[in-house]
Amino acid sequence: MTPIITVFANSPDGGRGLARDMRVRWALEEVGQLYEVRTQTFAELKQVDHLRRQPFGQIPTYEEDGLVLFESGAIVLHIAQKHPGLLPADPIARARAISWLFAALNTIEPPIVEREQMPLVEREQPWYSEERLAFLDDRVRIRLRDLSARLGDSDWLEGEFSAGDLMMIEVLRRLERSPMLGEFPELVAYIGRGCARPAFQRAFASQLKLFRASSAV
Ligand code: GTB
Repeated sequence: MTPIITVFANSPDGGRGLARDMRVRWALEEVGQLYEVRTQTFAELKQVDHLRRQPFGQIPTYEEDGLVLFESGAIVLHIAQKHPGLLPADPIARARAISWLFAALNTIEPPIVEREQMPLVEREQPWYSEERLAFLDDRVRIRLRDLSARLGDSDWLEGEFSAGDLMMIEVLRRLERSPMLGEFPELVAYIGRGCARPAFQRAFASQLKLFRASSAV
């Protein structure tokens, strides 16, 4: 069966490819696996059909031969384990690459999302302040500093490009409009290398095509 993924019917990211289906699309493109998309409106995400696939009413999900997966990290890991191309064959190198996938999701993404969300959802709260924003900026900055130091002048985090790099670059892309990223030229170049990959380009073009079609309606 051709895998089916769920994506936003009309992504709020304006076609910038920042929603979490992008990482799944990119992984599928890297391994050369065709896929279909099932679009979901915000209302449909919260209905029983979709809640059976994703208990929290979110995208992305992944369906294939009776298997239904949610959580973008679990989906990317599944794709990387099922197909060659995103994880090294050597067990030690493979485990290291998987560590980076978890680091992207558990160590780098949370402070980025918390900082991104603050002006969107906390603006009316009494604790909203420039000081609090600066504090959250610094939490992100510390992670970027350490990640940049580890990456150094290497192309990828651990030898060859892997699912760990894919996830890390997807997480870092959320900062694409933040001036903070410019403080770390190695990370800017790292993101650029990821986005230059043909598989990334195909995934990005697919989501943009869908966004344009849905916005034209
Ligand atoms: N931990 C889950 C995973 O990794 O799969 C998180 C999934 C998730 O947050 N999905 C979001 C969602 O479905 C879309 S990606 N939200 C709907 C809801 O919760 O009701 C997050 C996202 C949304 C919008 C932008 N944007 O506009 O730029 C970027 C990222």
